[in-house]
Formats: sequence, C-alpha cells, structure tokens
Amino acid sequence: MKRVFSGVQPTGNIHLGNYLGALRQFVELQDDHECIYCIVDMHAITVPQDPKVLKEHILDVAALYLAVGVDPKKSIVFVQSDVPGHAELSWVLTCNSYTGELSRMTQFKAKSHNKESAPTGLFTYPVLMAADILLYATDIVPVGNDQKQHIELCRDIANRINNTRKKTFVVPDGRFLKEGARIMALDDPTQKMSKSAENIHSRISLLDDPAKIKKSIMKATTDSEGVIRFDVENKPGISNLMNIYSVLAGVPLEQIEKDYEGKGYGDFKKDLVEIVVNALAPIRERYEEIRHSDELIEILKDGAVRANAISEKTMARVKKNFGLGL
Ligand code: ATP
Ligand code: LTN
Repeated sequence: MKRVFSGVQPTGNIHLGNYLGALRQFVELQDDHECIYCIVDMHAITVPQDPKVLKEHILDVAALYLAVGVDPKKSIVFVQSDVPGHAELSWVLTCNSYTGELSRMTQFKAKSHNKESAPTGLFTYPVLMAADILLYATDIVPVGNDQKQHIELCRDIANRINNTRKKTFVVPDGRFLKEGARIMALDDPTQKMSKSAENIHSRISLLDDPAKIKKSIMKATTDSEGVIRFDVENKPGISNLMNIYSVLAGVPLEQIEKDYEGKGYGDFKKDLVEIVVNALAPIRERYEEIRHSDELIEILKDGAVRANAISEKTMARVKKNFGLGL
C-alpha cells in the first residue's frame, strides 16, 4: 500500500478552500492507502501565537479532521510536536538546502514582506515541511495548488541527498485536484481563500452557521454582466462560486451553465447557499460531538505513538547515512 502524508496548520478558521483542496482528498485516500494526517503546530509558530489559543486550535483541527470523515481506525492522526523526529530531520535537511532556493519560495516572499525582522522559521518553513513528508517515507502528498512549490523543493532536497549519499529517502509526489484545488476569496477572487484574511466574509469557515454562510455568499463579488458562465479570466468571481457549487453538488460546470440560462446571480447564489449549508451541517454536528470528548485526546495520543514508531526507522537510517551519533 502506498503511504500518504499531509498536514494542516492549527491557525483557526479552517475554510471551504482547505476542505475542497485538501481535506476532501484525505478522506478519499484512506480506503486504499496507508494515511498519516498531522496537525502541524510547529509550522503555526512561524508567526506569533498565543499558547492558550494554539492549544485550542490544535484540538479544533483534530476534531475537524474526524468531522469531515477521517477515520482513526484507518488513518493515523497526530500532532506534529508530539513526534520529535520532525524537528530532528528538519535540521539535517536545513544543512542540505540552499538559501537561494528558499529565497525563491513565493509564500515566504508574501508573508515576510521583505522585513529584516521576518522570523528565520518563516524562511525555513518549507524545510520543516519537507521533513514532515520525508520522515514517513511518503509516496503521495494531497494538498492544494498553493503548495506546489513546497512539494517541488521537498523532492529536490530528497533527490539531492539520495544522489550524493546512500539512498535515504522516498521521493514523494504531490496530489492536486483538478476542481477545488484553488478556491478564491469571496470578496476578492484574485486572492486565494485564506484563514488569515481580515474580512470574515472573504471565506466560509467549516463551522460557520447558516446565517453567516448566507451573508458571505450573497455579498460575494461577481461582475456586472449577470450571465452565469465559467470564465476564470474574465469572470473570476462567478467562476469561483460555480466551482464551489460544482464540487459540492456534483454537477459539472457545463450543466450549471445550462441550468441557469436566463437566470440571474441572485437565483444562483440562493441555491448555492442551500448547497453549502447542507454540505456543512453534518460536519458541524459531528464536530460538536467530538470536540470536547476524551476520545479525541486518546486518538491523538495513539496516533503519536504510531507515527513515532515509523519516524524512528527513518531517523535511524538518516543518522547512519550521515554518520551522526554513536
Ligand atoms: P492561509 O490561508 O492562512 O495562508 P492555509 O489555509 O494555506 O493558510 P494550511 O492550513 O496549512 O494553510 O492549509 C491546509 C491545506 O489547505 C493545504 O493543503 C493547502 O494547500 C490547502 N489550501 C489552503 N488554502 C486553499 C484554497 N484557497 N484553495 C484550495 N486549497 C487550499
Ligand atoms: N505548508 C502546508 C502545511 C503543511 C503540510 C506539511 C502539507 C506542513 N507540513 C506536509 C503537506 C505535507 C500548508 O498548507 N500551508
């Protein structure tokens, strides 16, 4: 069985983009793959975090994993900082990555704003991500499109080490969906939907109530043409909404165009509200059941033990191939 690894940061507001781009794949893969899903808290501290809030967000993401359908009987679910191998391997990879290649990462450029005071962790973030993946001899990494560059870097580092030393790592492939891989912000369809955007109506969080979902969708930016047609370049707003509709309702884009011929954005948006509300209702319900349960803690503890056992094998091989330790 091929091994799958992915992670989500516990930074709050898990949104429809995270779900359609990444989490949906997590569930799809778990029947015929060995899946490992991580809550990457050490990635979250690349920007300042309140410790109490971070703790809560870790449990929020864990509960959301389960609420969307990740099954702990089939998949390993755990918290990154509970397995020391991530930090350990990250240092070894840091010594085998180039400042030049890290300087080219667009996420770093976007988040550091060219500031002298940007945390070094923000710069080396993609190396920690590579460590997450390589630690588990991962074959497949299901993520949204925005992570393509980071996956490429992970492959480059793995190949570089494999080619200059004994073969140490499995070289992973990213898995990106065709539809839903890049959900855009509702208030500005030129930007990706993001957890950190200030305007709460730019995103639909998985735990939003129906009134908030309605407000965000009815306010969503479209265009003045008033025709429901998929055209990302000229009509990014309505195309983004059509994308969400298509994936959640399982209706092809061409069919949506036909169904809404002669109708306006108002009609389309009203229907989309219903589709989104119905899709998220069972997720919210399951989340409420599990979020404050002892079961959740037990699942994470058990996940950490199982993840650690796999990671120790990789670290033993890495130490041997690099001549580290006794
Ligand atoms: P931020 O939005 O604050 O930049 P993030 O949501 O990108 O954070 P993560 O929580 O680490 O950061 O992302 C989890 C997963 O969701 C990743 O696989 C990422 O590619 C995917 N993802 C994030 N935003 C989108 C989006 N707008 N559309 C599709 N997938 C997305
Ligand atoms: N950088 C990712 C989160 C992440 C991740 C990973 C994804 C950290 N480590 C390992 C897949 C595999 C992001 O979405 N921002």
